[in-house]
Amino acid sequence: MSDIYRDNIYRNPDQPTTEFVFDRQVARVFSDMIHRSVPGYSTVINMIGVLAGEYVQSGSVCYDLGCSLGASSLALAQGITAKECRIVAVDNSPEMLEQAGRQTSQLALSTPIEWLCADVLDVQIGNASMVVLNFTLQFIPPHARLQLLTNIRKGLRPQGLLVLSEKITFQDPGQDRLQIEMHHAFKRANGYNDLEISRKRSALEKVLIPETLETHRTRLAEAGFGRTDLWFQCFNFVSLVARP
Ligand code: GEK
Repeated sequence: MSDIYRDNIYRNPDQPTTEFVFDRQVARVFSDMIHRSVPGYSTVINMIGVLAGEYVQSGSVCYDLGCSLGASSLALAQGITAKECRIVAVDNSPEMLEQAGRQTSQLALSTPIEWLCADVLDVQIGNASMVVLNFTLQFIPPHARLQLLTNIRKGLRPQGLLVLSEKITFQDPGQDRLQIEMHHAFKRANGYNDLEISRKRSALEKVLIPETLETHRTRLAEAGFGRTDLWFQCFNFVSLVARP
């Protein structure tokens, strides 16, 4: 990886730590940042492709909500075998979408991706067979999360699938501490130093609000999802599949 795409945003101790935003600086290094920060990220992306092959239905729409650079959208596009589908990839960061569009414009995809700059809370979901919220719900204000999941549930076809990946917390303080420690060990093993880890944590404090697995399960049920299954966990990062 060339140095200009390496995430060094929190490396300089002389710079003030400001609240985390998905701006141009983050968009430029985002792929490196998420691979080195989220344990299991590549596995989750690859499995979204596998699930797309299994669950996406002909003539339906797939939504990638909070698409960033479009890694999940690309996995969907490459995994879908059903005919006449389209993918709607949504993000409210114009810088992310600009970069995503640049990186994917030359690819010949059998399922087209439509890039939409919008708040996921304003998107009308309809005729969907698969919706992906890959590490996005954690950035939505908690009071709006039920409304978003209800909107997704209403727009899903009866056999549809929601993939929800999140950073989580644990009710038991000892377990929470241990999982955070293991996550930080993962980040150190990937070249982040303790200062960077601590500055990033402060920057995200009011922006990324994790919840317990139980809170997610309860809210999904409240939104009308009949079953929810945990299919992936690595430390304090999980991915769930939920079905109407
Ligand atoms: C991936 N899913 O690579 N409306 C639209 N987009 C939003 C909103 C909102 N209200 N809030 C945050 N975002 C991706 C990774 S990153 C996860 C998702 C992370 C967007 C935000 O701009 C960012 O691009 C994305 O959600 C979260 O599979 O950085 O840990």
